[in-house]
Amino acid sequence: MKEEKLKIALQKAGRLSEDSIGLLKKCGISFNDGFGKLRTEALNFPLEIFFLRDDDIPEYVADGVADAGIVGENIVAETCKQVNTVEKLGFGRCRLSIAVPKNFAYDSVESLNGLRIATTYPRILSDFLRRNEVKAEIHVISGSVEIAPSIGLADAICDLVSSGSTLLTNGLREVETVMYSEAVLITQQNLGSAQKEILEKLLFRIRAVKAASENKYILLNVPNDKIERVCQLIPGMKSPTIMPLAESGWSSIHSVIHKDDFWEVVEKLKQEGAQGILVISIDQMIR
Ligand code: PRT
Ligand code: ZN
Repeated sequence: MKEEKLKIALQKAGRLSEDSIGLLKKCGISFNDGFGKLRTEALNFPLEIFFLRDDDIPEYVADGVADAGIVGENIVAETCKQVNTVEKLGFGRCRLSIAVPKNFAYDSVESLNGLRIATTYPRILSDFLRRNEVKAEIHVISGSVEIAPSIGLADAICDLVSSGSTLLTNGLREVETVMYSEAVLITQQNLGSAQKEILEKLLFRIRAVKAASENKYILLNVPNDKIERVCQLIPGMKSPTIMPLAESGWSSIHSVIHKDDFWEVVEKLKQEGAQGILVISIDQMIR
């Protein structure tokens, strides 16, 4: 009998490719991602991987040609296919924004009335304009949106922004954020029971990798009279581990800390007299 597999679509070559492949590899899944491959099978997990253009992924998943896919929320929203978004993946972060030439007198969203706005995201943009009761003309172009104002093709643009440097080098100023986006795992709506089971296993691993990337393992030494206070600062997953040091009156405390709280908490730990603070990356974290 043929082994049941989950078919997953990843971006073939682009901004999400490396992180998508990296995520599956961190999940312990081995496969050959050799250049130019369109399809491959994982060696140690029931996964069949397709490499596609990102714009095509929602349709392949909606049609059931693939069971799952990794794609930007911007593409999911623009293509408007019937798929389930099951997990945010924490990479490919960007925002879809409206930008105008930097000397354009912009007050509020009403300033967009009557403008020609160039974009590759007509559906998301028209929803935004409708919600804000703005009447503007949408010019759909397929690439290099940022040069549209300087060549007289449009008065404003609606495009993805991450660092903002593309806008800056093209003399544009970001004035409205239409949506925030990151890579997500999507699935088709009629998964078979074997595929559901494989998806659950994959999700379990993805969540462990994600949790690990968001947290750090921290070890430090504290005088015994500060243990209680320090444990309140780094409560960890269940509670910190406390071990006596060879030097009397001192203990070593081990715990887990969220990366965003890290510097603030470390300052407080130092104020409490903590010494020898070590911070270690975590590979997987299962709560
Ligand atoms: O060939 P294929 O169709 O698969 O790829 P693509 O060229 O359509 O997409 P790609 O690889 O450029 O982007 C894939 C996904 O990455 C997007 O759909 C987003 O979800 C996400 N992403 C994250 C971005 C950016 N950040 C981003 N900065 N996609 C595009 N950009 C572009 C933006 O369009 C602009 O040209 O980068 C420029 C702006 O970047 P900054 O850093 O100068 O602001
Ligand atoms: Zn694309």
